[in-house]
Amino acid sequence: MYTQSFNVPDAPDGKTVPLAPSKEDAALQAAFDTRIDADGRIEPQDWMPEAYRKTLVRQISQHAHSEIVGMLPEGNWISRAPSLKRKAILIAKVQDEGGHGLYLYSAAETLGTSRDQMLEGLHSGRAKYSSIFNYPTLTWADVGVIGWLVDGAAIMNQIPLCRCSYGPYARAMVRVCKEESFHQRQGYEALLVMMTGTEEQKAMVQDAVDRWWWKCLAMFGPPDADSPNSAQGMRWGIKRVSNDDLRQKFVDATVPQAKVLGVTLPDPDLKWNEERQHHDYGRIDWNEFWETVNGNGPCNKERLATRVKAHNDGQWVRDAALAHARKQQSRNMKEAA
Ligand code: FAQ
Repeated sequence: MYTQSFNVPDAPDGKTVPLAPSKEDAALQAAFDTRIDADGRIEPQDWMPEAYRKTLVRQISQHAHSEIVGMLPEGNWISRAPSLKRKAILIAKVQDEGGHGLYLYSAAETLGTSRDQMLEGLHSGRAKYSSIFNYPTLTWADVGVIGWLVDGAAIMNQIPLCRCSYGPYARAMVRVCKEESFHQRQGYEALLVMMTGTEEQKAMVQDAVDRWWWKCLAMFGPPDADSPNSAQGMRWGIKRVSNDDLRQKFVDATVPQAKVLGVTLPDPDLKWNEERQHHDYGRIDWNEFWETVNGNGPCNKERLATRVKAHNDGQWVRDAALAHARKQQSRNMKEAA
């Protein structure tokens, strides 16, 4: 079963074993509910329902996988960045994404799931990661658009996670959001520069916006009515804002930015609705989204194969680090004896 199963015993037929709640469990559950209702934080040493733990491991590990796989589409352009300045910025950004993955794996580990277990879920194709990273980066403008729109969507989703009820996740998100904000600005700035360039450069930016816009809207997840995890996630204070509300906030924030940049968002139905005080927008292709989430997007196989190869190629580094740590430990013990 997928990563959320790690902390709950499975019956031989693969179904979850329902445990009868004891009196003590009922008291613990009541204390947990009271803390959640009071908007308090849950910490690793606190009692928590297994379903809460499983949901967090699922979401945080998926999020970590997204950051790590998310290094690949942009990493693809490090060797082809148009100047030394852009190369240095891109290297720093891609490295930041790797760091985000590490904070998030560490946060998920506090819930009792090992990094090896999470990576096994990713490498075997059972765990999910964000749909957005299964599309190709065809031109340099894609790197700017990823910063502007993909990081922009990621920040919109992640700011509310800074108030998530699980302490280690919330604290990791504070730092992640600060860095994502820089990522978004560097992408937008790179595009502003391209838009002052030649007609070909302007067309390249517009083409990248046309290819990424709808995929970014889908990043927020299925519509609320089709989102099986939302109601419980919000009840537990893990999710604070629904998929559709975040998507709407993203559209409203992005329309004026597109105007300043001088690009057209590829949606004929996009217009301001005076009554709702929001922008209306067209229909997202959910079939394409689910095809991509289920492994059939344009780059799914390539992304996974690259990750598995990188992990296998890094085995000697992990072995050397462990051997060094063991040596240090035995030296320290000898000195202490
Ligand atoms: N892709 O019931 P819901 C980034 C799945 S980080 C793939 O609504 P939930 C930084 C969902 O998991 C981007 N799968 O689920 C960066 C669930 O399947 P499951 C990642 C998706 O959890 C920038 C099923 O659909 N950010 O970009 C997607 O309540 C540039 C039903 O959905 C996070 O992970 C999707 N887009 O809400 C890095 C943020 N959407 O698990 C490099 C944390 C939904 O039941 C370069 N995560 N699914 O098998 C979240 O906020 C939530 O998990 C949602 C989904 C909102 C993603």
